[in-house]
Amino acid sequence: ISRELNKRRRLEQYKTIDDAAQLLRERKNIMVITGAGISTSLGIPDFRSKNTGFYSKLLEMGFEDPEQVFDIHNFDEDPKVFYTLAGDILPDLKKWTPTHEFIRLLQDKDKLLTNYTQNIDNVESHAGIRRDKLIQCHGSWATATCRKCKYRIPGEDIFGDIRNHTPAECKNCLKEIALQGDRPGMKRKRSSNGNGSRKRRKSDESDSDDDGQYDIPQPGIMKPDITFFGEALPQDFFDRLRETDKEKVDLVIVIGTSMKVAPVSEIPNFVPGDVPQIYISRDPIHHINFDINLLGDSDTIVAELARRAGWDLKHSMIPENQ
Ligand code: CNA
Repeated sequence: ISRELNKRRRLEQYKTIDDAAQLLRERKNIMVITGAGISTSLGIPDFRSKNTGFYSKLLEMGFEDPEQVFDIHNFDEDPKVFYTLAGDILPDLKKWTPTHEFIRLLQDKDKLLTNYTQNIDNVESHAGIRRDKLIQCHGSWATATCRKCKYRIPGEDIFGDIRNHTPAECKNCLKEIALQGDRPGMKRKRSSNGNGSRKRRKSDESDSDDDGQYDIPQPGIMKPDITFFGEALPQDFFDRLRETDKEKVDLVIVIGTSMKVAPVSEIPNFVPGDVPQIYISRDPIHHINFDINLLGDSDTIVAELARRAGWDLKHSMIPENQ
């Protein structure tokens, strides 16, 4: 994306919430970029909010650089750290927020070009946002893959392990290991202390120990298919943005994200400079020039925007009198 960056300029004619409501009514290809802030009202903490954010909790627990928890090399080294902390951001699959409902309303009105979500909670899918309208830029919990044999399973199958803080071992690897043990002529491998307990080791390490004894082969660990630091974003993110959305988009709405993580943070500068852009979030950001900044709770703001646009946004979390 960086090579094609446009200089973002402010469009002076759009400033107020009423301008935003008018844009909603007029525009037909709305790109919505979302982040952890749209799910905090479900009790899923975001990363960077002071005191309540997941990052601040990690810092309290003594991690110097919280991004280390989502670093792929660290996961391979010691998956226990991730499995101990990830339970906090596991979603409740049956609920979604008024903000998700608002994005769904844009879809129902045939105005949603694409929702680029950085969220991994997969709540968008449960809110009814269609697969063809959704790019999960950082993957999601929906599936999990073995780090060793690439065996893939539904993500929910490891939720219990995540809640129990226990790294989930790959059932396919375990089956292979059992088969190897049963094969005639194969040496049954055993741990060096001989008591059958297994020793965690990286998958690319040799199986044999220096003392000539054999270590039990290790199954791979299941990793949710969320994009860790050090991993590439899904290719459909780049394809969709470059090949269709850049030409089609006529309004950008960014909701509940600090826009700190590239390349998603580069999208506002990538779309043509004459496309108006609206920012909805609790905290202001200063590294991107938006035309309209609507600061506060996103559920409240989208409900007010919908009201001013003359739309009927229904959700049990929207107060009756709003
Ligand atoms: P972030 O950096 O934590 O920023 C969140 C932003 O949302 C902050 O600017 C807050 O001010 C704002 N915010 C929080 N609550 C609200 C609210 N109720 N209304 C309006 N604004 C609010 O998170 P980003 O999404 O920018 O960072 C990208 C990371 C976060 C991605 O890689 C995600 O995978 C990751 N993440 C996702 C989830 C999830 O899927 N729900 C949870 C935690 C982290």
